[in-house]
Amino acid sequence: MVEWTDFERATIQEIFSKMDYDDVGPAALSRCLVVYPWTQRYFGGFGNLYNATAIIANPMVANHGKVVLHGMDRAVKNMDNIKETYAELSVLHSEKLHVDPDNFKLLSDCLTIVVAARMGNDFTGDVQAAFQKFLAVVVSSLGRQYH
Ligand code: ZNH
Repeated sequence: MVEWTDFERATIQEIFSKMDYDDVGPAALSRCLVVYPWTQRYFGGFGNLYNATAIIANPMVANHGKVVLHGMDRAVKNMDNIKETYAELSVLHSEKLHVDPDNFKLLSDCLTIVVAARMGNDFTGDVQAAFQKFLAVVVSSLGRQYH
């Protein structure tokens, strides 16, 4: 089981409570698709992903970015039980969507960069450490049901 300090708990709650999901979700997913173009293979049904401009303007990418970010709410609300919380979502990504679990880390890195840019000077080293610890637990939990 993961141990959280009071600072880590407060930081995660605060980041997500202040976050504009409609901005950050699309920005993180579109950045992932631009920086790591092989991640586009899972979104064949999303239409035009021809270049960065098209990816950023794509409404299906934007919508899915919000879905993924809202998926993280479950971990924020269940910080002591993230593994169990994501059991079903892990099975979905493994058995149905066949998403390579390495991609979870790539998306989480893009999310870190977007949140850092939005928070500016408030994104101190301590805040980054707490945020990346949280994302590492999310990533490992989503990868848990892969065989
Ligand atoms: Zn994922 C889906 C979450 C990552 C791909 N996702 C999904 C959903 C959710 C999620 C919630 C919905 C489900 C239902 O419907 O039931 N993801 C998530 C999270 C994360 C993720 C939290 C973190 C990290 N994903 C991811 C990645 C990828 C993906 C990285 C790739 C690359 N997903 C996906 C897909 C899908 C999903 C493909 C399906 C879509 C549609 O719509 O179809």
